[in-house]
Parts: sequence; structure tokens; C-alpha cells
Amino acid sequence: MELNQNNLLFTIAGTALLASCTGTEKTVNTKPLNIVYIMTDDHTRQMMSCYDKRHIETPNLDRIANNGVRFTNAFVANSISAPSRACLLTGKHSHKNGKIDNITSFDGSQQTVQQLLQQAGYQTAMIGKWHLDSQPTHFDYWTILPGQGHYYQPDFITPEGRKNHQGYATNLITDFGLDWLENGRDKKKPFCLFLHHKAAHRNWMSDTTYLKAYEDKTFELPTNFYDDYSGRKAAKMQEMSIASDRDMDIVNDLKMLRPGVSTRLSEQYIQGEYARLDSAQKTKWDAHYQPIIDAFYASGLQGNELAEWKYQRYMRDYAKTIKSLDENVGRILDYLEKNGMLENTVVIYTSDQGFYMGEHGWFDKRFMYEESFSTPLVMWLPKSYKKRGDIPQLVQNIDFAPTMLELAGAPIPSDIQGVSLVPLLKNEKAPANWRKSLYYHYYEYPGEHAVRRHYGVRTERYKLIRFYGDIDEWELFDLQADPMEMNNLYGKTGYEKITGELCAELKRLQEQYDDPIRKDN
Ligand code: SGN
Ligand code: CA
Repeated sequence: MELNQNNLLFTIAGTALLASCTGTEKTVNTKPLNIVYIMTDDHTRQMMSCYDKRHIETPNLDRIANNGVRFTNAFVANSISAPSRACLLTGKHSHKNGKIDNITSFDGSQQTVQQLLQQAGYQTAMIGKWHLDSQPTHFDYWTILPGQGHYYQPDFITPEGRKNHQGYATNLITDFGLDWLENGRDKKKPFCLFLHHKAAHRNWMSDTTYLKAYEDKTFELPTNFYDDYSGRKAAKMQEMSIASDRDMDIVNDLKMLRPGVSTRLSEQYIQGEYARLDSAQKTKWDAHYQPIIDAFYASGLQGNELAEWKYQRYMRDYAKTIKSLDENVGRILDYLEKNGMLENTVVIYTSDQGFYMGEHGWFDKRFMYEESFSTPLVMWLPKSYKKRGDIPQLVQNIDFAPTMLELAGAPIPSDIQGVSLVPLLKNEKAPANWRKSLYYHYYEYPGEHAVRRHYGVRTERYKLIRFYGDIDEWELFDLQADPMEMNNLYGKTGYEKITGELCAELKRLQEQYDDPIRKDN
């Protein structure tokens, strides 16, 4: 075999992989491992049937979990889009990669996973929602949505400029991914494909194909839908309530467009997503929504009845976008299977964060409470990785970069803060020294939805949060006794010892990760 630099790198990657999978030192050349990383926007575990059977079926996402692993304790470092993406690419917490909120620009000259993968001989591609403001770096191929992008007839930006495409974003992103896999890449090299969907982001626009889906379903109301936020000041001060006219907009979010009805976001809908539908799509759209609009305005719903009606409409629209996602993930899996690639490809499915589906009466994310702090995470594993079923260890999105590097047989730089998940993917005893706590820090305040800045620590059982800025509030939850996080135990008798322990752990994490913020800020 001719040994050019790339071949040499592949051989090293393949050899290292085999050695790490089997625990043997055999030097047999294997095909280097490919990585398909699929990340959706705002998709939450409650709406994925391998995590939660109450609401919808997601057979293709479940197919990933059933052929690999399901992480039951996967979390993000900062529950909002652009910061999550920066954590993914750098393997570092927000204060280290500099992308603390959706507003600042990502410094693309810093070390990234795609750069390190390229150096290891990988082809890299980024397709879909990017949201980092600065131009992508170190991708052999990229085509990205500008900003949040659009569901219908979206523009995509490439190194050659901006181009409009006819169709629905979830289908288009998948089409571009499949096209790159088939025609775009150098098939002699291993690859890492990042496929980043716009769905299921607000305002939850369904593909016209699925408009009728879930219309007969009545979704179960979360038990804490009518949370009064007692003992939790920051939770009371948010602006992400389904019941509130100001927060969940009847026109923009729920599509109840009628001449003469003007709401805070009605123009955003009329000039925005609704205006983007072509005439055939608009005909189907109107035919579907008009009877619902008529019945809604005739009903005169008020109070709790109105809030619950809004919840049902929200759940249905969101579920429709997930139906498209699930089907499109199936297309990717089918392609990999048909082309015999599933035996040397790891498929990772996750979201940029979790989301509220009515818990605490909310939509959106941002809080360190479970629904938005957690994120779905399932992986399809080739046979050489023996672990199957659930992985309960605490993992975080800063772990993706080092995981990809280890999967590629590439070294993990010491300044990366996450840890590789590869030891958990082997069917060996989980490492005894696995992390026992996670650190979180959210910064986007003042900002949309008015969630106050906060940081905190989560252990297997407890969570301690400090909200700061224009408030100074501490919250403590016993997740075992109170999984919905309704009862703030901070300052209550009997919790002094655990509070002290968690404060010390929080301080330790802030020192370990070198977060300049300190308790007395
Ligand atoms: C938009 C949404 C917000 C959402 C942010 C951030 N408003 O501004 O509801 O929290 O994006 O979302 S909208 O009326 O424009 O849809 S993120 O996932 O990109 O962080
Ligand atoms: Ca998001």
C-alpha cells in the first residue's frame, strides 16, 4: 500500500480504534469510522418515544437507540442555540469559547473539532442551522441557513453566496446531506457530517404533507401546567407562558390568522413564514387551518379553557414538525444501510437543548430545570462498539468534540473541557471515576423570554441554582423526591448539610472550568 500522509493517518486511526474497542493490541487495519451527527433545534425528550411514550411515536429515532445506546442523563452547558453549537464545536463551556448568548459572534479562528478532524484526515461537512454569525471554518463543504433560517423556501449560504431553495427545510437539509454523502465527498476519506435541522424551532410550521397528523389526538396536560411558581422568583418572572397572550402568540405561534386580528407577533407571521408559502402550499395550509380558525374565534374561549386549547394546538404543530424530522432521519439511516455504511459509522442524534411542552405552563428553554437542561441523546453504534441499551452517566454537550476525536483516533487537546464518551460505548465496566456532577451557566438576560442569568450544579440527585443580575436567588431541588422541581428547598431546615456540599461542589466546578464568575458576583 502506498503510504501518503492521509493513508498513514487512516491506518493509525483504524488501528487505534480497533485497539480501543477490543482491548487487544492487535494491529489490524480497519476502515476508519465515519460520524454522522444529526442535531435538531429545540427537540425535547418528551417528544421522542424511546424516552417518553405519552405523546408521539418516533420510529426512526427509536431505531437509532434500538441499535445502539440511549443516554438517560444527557445535558447541555447553556440551554440556548448558538452557545450550544459553540460548546459542541469547541468542547468547552461558554465562558471559554466566548459564545455566551445568541447575540455575540463566534470566534471561528479558535480550535474546533472540525479543524482537528480535518487534521486527522477527515472530510468535514456542515449542513443546516449554523447560527454562529461568523463564517464556518474548517469544513470541506458547508451550506448553512442564515440566522434562524426559514421552514419554507429557505435561503442557504455557501462559500459561493446565498441561494434560495424551493421546499421545506427539514427535507432540503436531508437532501443536501444525502447528496454530499453520495456525490460531494471524497469517498476515499473518512468523514464527519454535521446535519443541523431548523425544526422543531418556533413557530412550529408543519410540512404540508403532515398537516393532518395528530389533529385527533388530545395530549395529556403536564401535572404542573398550572404552576404558581411559589418559592421560585425567577420562574415567576419569565415570559414563556403558554397561557399568556403576550408570550404565546395566537397568530404567529398558533396560526389563528384572521382579517382584523392584530397581535404582538401577527405581522411577523403575515410577512414572515406565512408569506413564504407558495400558492400550492398556501392552498393546503388555508384549507387545513381555516376551519380551526373559524371554530376558535366562534368559541370565545377564556381562562383555563383557552390556555388548554393553546396547549393542544402547540403540541399538535410541534408534533407535526417532529414527524418530518423522524421521517428524514429515516432517509439518512436507509441510505447508510443500503450502502453498507452502518458498520463503520456512528450516528449521533441529539438536539441543541431540551424544551418545555407545557411543564410549568411553558414553551421555550433557557432554564436549568430538567426539561430544557436535558437533551435527547441516542447513538447508532457499529458492532465493534459493544454497549447497547441505556447509559445513565452524567454527560454534557461539551463531551461531543472529544468523543468525535477519540472515535477518529485523533488526540484530544488538553484544553478541551469535555470528556470523551467512548469508554461508555464499550461494553466494559463504566469508569469508576466518571464525573459526579455537571456545571451549567446561562447568560442571555436581558433578552427574549426574560429568563434571568443563572449558574448551577447538578448531581445525580440534587440541583443547586443561583439566579443573579437584577435578582439574587438560590434554589435547591431534590430531583428524587420532586422530579418536576416545584419545591425549592433552599434555606429550609434540614437541608443545611446538602446545601453546603453543593455550594462546595459548585465552587469546585467553577474553579475546574475556570469560570470567572464567583458566588459573590
Ligand atoms: C427566536 C424565538 C424565541 C427563541 C429564540 C432563541 N422567537 O427569537 O422564542 O427563544 O429564537 O431560540 S420567534 O418569535 O422569533 O420565533 S434558539 O433555539 O435559536 O436559541
Ligand atoms: Ca434551540
